[in-house]
Amino acid sequence: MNLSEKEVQKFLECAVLAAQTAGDYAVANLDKRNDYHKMYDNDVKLLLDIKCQEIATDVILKAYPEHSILGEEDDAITQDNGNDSDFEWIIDPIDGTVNFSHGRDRWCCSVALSYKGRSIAGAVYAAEQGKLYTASIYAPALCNGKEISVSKVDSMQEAIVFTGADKNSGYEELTFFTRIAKKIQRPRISGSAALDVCDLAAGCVDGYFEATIYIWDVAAAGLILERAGGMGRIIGRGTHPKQIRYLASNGLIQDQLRKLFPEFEGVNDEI
Ligand code: LIP
Repeated sequence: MNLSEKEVQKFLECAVLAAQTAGDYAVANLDKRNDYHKMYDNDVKLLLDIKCQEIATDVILKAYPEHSILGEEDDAITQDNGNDSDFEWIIDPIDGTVNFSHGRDRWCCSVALSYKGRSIAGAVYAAEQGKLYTASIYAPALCNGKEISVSKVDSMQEAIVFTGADKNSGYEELTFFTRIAKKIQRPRISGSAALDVCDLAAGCVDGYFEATIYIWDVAAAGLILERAGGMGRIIGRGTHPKQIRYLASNGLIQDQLRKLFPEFEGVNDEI
């Protein structure tokens, strides 16, 4: 890759600033956690989602006005600045919005920079939990400045695996949940894909699978996981162009987990 270490470090600093500025704004406005833009029977889009995306976007475009932006809230507001750049910043302003709206602290602001389709720097900021995860193609995976690494669990029977379940996904996610649960020690659902994958990077969980998440959920966390020694793969794509089936692990149980999803044979793409 023809990008210098110094240049990538600047990108990472920008990702951190964008995630922290947006995340801190959400924390300063917790009293607005129920002000919604749209309510669905399985989800909610908050006015704070939109505001936090605007804040992160402003930070990025101030530093890199020629870069492209892809944000989760683009259906609600058009943040596309019209640029067609090899550099695309991928923002999930509040990952775990349902948690956030219910007063749970497991949510985060995720900002990644993708270059020619691959994540090269990423920051995941869990503002209420006081945790900042970072990595770049040159920098190690860190949580609050300390290096993190994946677990050494190599058997499914000893593994904890995060997953999710969306009744409207169109996929039998509860079937997947049952499949996973039967093979491992315990399944977990936490409601924030980005933080699930960061927990995986930090070694306190061993696997993760969701069939209907979006690229912005794991664009930063997937890179952090790789830099922590783990493995994350897109094993299928959805109806929405940015929807992905994502399987991640400490690397040691990736093949064993992969065998649970024969219907997704053929796709094995990196973030
Ligand atoms: C959420 C994920 C969560 C998943 C939900 C949703 P959002 O992201 O992080 O783990 O189960 O379907 O995608 O919508 O809060 O950014």
